[in-house]
Amino acid sequence: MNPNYPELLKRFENNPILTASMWPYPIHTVFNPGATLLKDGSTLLLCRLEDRRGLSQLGIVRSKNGLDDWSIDPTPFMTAEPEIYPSECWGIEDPRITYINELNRFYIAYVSYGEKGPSVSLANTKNFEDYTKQGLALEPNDKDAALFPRKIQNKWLMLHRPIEKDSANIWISNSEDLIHWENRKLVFGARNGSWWDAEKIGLATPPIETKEGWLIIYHGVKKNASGYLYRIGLALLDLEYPEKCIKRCNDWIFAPETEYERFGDVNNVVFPCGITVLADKDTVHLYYGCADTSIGVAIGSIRSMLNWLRNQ
Ligand code: BMA
Repeated sequence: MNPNYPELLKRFENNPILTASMWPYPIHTVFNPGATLLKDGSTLLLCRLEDRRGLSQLGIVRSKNGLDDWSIDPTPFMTAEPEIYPSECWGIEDPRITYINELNRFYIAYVSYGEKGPSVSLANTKNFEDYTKQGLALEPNDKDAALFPRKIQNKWLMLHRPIEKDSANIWISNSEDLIHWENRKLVFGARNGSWWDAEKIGLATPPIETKEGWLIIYHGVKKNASGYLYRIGLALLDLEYPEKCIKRCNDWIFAPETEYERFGDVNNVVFPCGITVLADKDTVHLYYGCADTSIGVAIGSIRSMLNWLRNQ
């Protein structure tokens, strides 16, 4: 860490918290988990599990404090079902979980990977005992999606990242029934040239509601001579018109630094898909994939992130 920059997200001392060797059945890697708090205050992660075919499915782990003593479910929670959903024929990946109070259900936006490319699919569950898949929500090529936790202007909203004409930017779509998504609008885009987020960007975790706006954690990718670098930045969207980006960071706030983030199946990647906000309504646990190989957690504060963003 460079002491001249504030440490907005502090790595947990026992990172990586989850690795493939801990699993009760054979998996190759575990990464990019969605996260949520359950009613009893415990943490549930929905992890991407890649096997030796190269295909991914999703499995649950739980912990009382969201940091250690993880219990790993003996079988995967959600698997690809290509016979019913051909868009899942190469697996399901990178889930983002949003609890929707009005419906008393958790909604999972995940990447379904099929012959036409990656697309966004939705599933919902009451208690993570079983689930209902809703199928394709957004056609390929689209990913990095999450729902907002409530209706805004009477519509459900989803942030997502289509790739078109080689550009990869963050968009928002709305829906009346959580099935049909329309009225797509650009929220903010990848920058140009040598910026840290010039190659492509995508939503990292579901939006967090604050008094100042929706706090957005996103990943930005830079391409250089040794490949791609995945880093993390912040933005703020208007509370009532979230298609309006009211603030965006210049500097990234979190980047591959430790050995487990620098080296793995894909070097130099930190890729968060899940965040939990603790009972003090300020402390957050950010769960991220490390080099597409293991899972780490970093601890931060919403207030500090907003203060920092204000001064950018
Ligand atoms: C992105 C996604 C992530 C992955 C990252 C780095 O495009 O596919 O699942 O972690 O690349 O490889």
